[in-house]
Amino acid sequence: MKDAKTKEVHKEIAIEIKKHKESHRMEHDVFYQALEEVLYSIVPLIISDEKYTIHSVVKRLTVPDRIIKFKVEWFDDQQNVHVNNGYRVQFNNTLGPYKGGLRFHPSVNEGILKFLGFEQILKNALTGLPIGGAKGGSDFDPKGKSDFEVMKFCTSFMKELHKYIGPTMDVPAGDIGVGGREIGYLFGEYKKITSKFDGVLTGKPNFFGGSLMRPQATGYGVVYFTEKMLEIEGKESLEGKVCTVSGAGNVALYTIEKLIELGAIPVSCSDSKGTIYDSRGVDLELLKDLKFNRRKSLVDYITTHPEAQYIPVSKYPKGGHAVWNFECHAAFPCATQNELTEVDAKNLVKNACISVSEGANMPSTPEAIAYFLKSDICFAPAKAANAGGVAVSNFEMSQNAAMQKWSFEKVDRKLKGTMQYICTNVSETAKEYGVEGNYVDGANIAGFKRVADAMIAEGI
Ligand code: NDP
Ligand code: 2IT
Repeated sequence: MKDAKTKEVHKEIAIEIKKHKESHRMEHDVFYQALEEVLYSIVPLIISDEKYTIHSVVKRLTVPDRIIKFKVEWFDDQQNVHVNNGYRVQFNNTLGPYKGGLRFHPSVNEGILKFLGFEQILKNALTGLPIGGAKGGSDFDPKGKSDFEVMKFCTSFMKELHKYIGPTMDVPAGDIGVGGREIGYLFGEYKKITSKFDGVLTGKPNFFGGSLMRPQATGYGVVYFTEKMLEIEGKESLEGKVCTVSGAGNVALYTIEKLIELGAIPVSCSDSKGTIYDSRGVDLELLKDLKFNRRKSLVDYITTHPEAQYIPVSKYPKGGHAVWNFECHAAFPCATQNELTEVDAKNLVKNACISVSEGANMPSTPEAIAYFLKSDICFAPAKAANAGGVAVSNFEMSQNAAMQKWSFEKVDRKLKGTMQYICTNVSETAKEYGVEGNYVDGANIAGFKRVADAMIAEGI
């Protein structure tokens, strides 16, 4: 039973969400989804201390500081002119400079970037590091473009973006469609325009200021978090266990790499066209060559391994995804938002899965999360489980500011320590606020509290 105070706070939150919905368009649905999850789960925190209501932190933290939108004009290899939208959502810099990735994907719009920017504030707060929250990107599609076209686009994008970023102001990084190649071109252009060798982007290639291990950081971090969560919850470790992974990009492939290193058996991966299932364990070297070097579709995997299964999207179960329909001990959604539905959640539970860790941002739908929380599954939400990428981005900022280079071992040790710290903090926060074992509420409360307390301290 909800008490009167809880009901009252629920009512106030519903009014706030309604106001947001009335003032925006359909494309903002994913932002409302992120907002609803967080705001309802922080109710125990809001009612624990009236300062949160007095200082209107919910209202203040759910509106971005600013949204920058700009035009990006570029030439393709045939000298045709193209125009794309560029964005940077600078959401909140209470804890440190705005920090978060850039996404290049045709689906990118303001709503998606607001959802990602909002999640990023809390994720970055959970790391305990001095970084605020932001996200940006473009509806540019890097797929099928030549290196030269990607370079042309990146330089045009930076011609506008450079006005709004800086090592203590806003430090972008990669996300979907933006990896070392794109960050390299973006950094090169920033340097030409400003004549400054600043630590203004993270995920740079190592030979000009990139941190060792940044490419691996998100995927390795997800696995470190999962190991710690299974230990806390008294479950069997990943060693020797079958795991399913979705996606076939940066996060997915380094999740697979760390799973293999720990003696687990990752048997799947997926891209936007289909899913690979290889019961002996996926061939990581082939996947890296296909995806990182040749930028090919996963269907090519079966040319080398005809004994593996390729399931095209058209053959997916109704309302679900093939990748979540296999028996596994642990699942790792690492592709994109809302890629794991209620149908998928039911299939995972039915197939004896004991833990789900989100490598992608908001990959599980609200219905899937609700199903996991009422089943016995250990569920690691994105903002806690995938914070390893941004944590190592912060380490890159430190190295750049100090003009130093850390070893792979040092970064890896600090990453592991950070993921274990986040996991323990999330678990203890859940316990403290009466929702033991619920890592969704634990992460939302712990992250929100850190930013809200700082916002109150800095005043308006
Ligand atoms: P990549 O661009 O390297 O890879 C993305 C992968 O997801 C590709 O396999 C892609 O397939 C697939 N994918 C993208 N969109 C869709 C879609 N609509 N349906 C099905 N599959 C899709 O991106 P990352 O690995 O960097 O990012 C993956 C997720 O992890 C994202 O949610 C991102 O926000 C999150 N993340 C990334 C971090 C990082 O450091 N890079 C840090 C924390 C979170 P295809 O190639 O066919 O499009
Ligand atoms: O979602 C994320 O955390 C990222 N894309 C990485 C952000 C960063 O600044 O490294």
